[in-house]
Amino acid sequence: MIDRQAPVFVAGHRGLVGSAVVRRLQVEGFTDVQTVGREALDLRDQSAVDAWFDAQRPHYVFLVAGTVGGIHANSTRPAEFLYDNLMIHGTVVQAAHRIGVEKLLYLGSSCIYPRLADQPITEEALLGGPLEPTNEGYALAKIAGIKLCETYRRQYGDDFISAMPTNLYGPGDNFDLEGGHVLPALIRRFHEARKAGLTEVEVWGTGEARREFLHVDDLADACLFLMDHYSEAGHVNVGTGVDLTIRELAEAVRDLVYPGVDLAFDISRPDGVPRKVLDISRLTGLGWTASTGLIEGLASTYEWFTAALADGTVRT
Ligand code: GFB
Repeated sequence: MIDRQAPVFVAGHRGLVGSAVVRRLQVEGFTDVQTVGREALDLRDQSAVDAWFDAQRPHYVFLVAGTVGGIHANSTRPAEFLYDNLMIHGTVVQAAHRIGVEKLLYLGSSCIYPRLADQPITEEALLGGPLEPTNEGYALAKIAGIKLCETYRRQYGDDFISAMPTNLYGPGDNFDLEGGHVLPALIRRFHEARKAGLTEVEVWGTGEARREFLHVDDLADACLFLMDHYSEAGHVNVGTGVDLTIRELAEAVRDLVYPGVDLAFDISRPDGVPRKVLDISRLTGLGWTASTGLIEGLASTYEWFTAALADGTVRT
């Protein structure tokens, strides 16, 4: 187990994942959780990151910062997704190595795997084929992050580990209709359609693509579990092992937010990867499983969204 009294740096604490990790650490009784906003520290800047690590001396690091977005943001801003993430991963891993951080967890993404990987996707599928073009830049940066952790472990003996989550959702998500991911976008679109009394709601793509969704509080729990119990070179998939079609997801959001309204599929929008469901046997073998079902997680996320809309804190 990692020391609950030692300083822990959560890089990216304002994001969906980082805010969930901070909540989890607080519940777990960590007494010294370090965070810094991007206005005070540009994580792409090695000398600034080095200076910050020299001053703060964290013992543990959760590297969950990055430029993120849904299929549209990824495919229209590939240079930003590649550059920002490559730099952030490089600066933080190097700074953590330089000051002798005891353990670092790096968070990747299931888009690292080949577009047509066998399903469910095992960790060994990495680099076995071409990537999905809509998120190639992001995926390449994420693969580089895994390799940074592996090589720093091999060359220097650093205890740096990697977790690969499936598609995430939950409180604190980005509900931007163009830039965000499917689940928050659908929640917002159905919500606005109900308020406007629309008779149909737009869903991108054919609806046939399949995705797996993990509640971000489960991910945060898995990250702490891995920090406490895992110290190996290989990355670990984090998911539920259960997927559904985008049509089924849209129907579930409709039933929750605006029952009975029609769905209108916009096939001019890309589907992206046809199917993406993770093989989670490595993680379940270690003793961890997710606890939030999708319907339950959707309901609590919708509740969070309406409360955040009311108090003006939702990211749209
Ligand atoms: O969530 P999403 O953007 O992520 O899209 P990806 C998932 C699927 O939902 C795609 C469809 O088939 C979309 O066409 N979809 C339907 C929508 N309606 C919507 C909508 O209103 N908004 C969005 N965004 N999608 C991302 C990657 O891929 O997943 C990232 O681009 C990252 O690199 C992330 O890995 C986890 O699963 O397609």
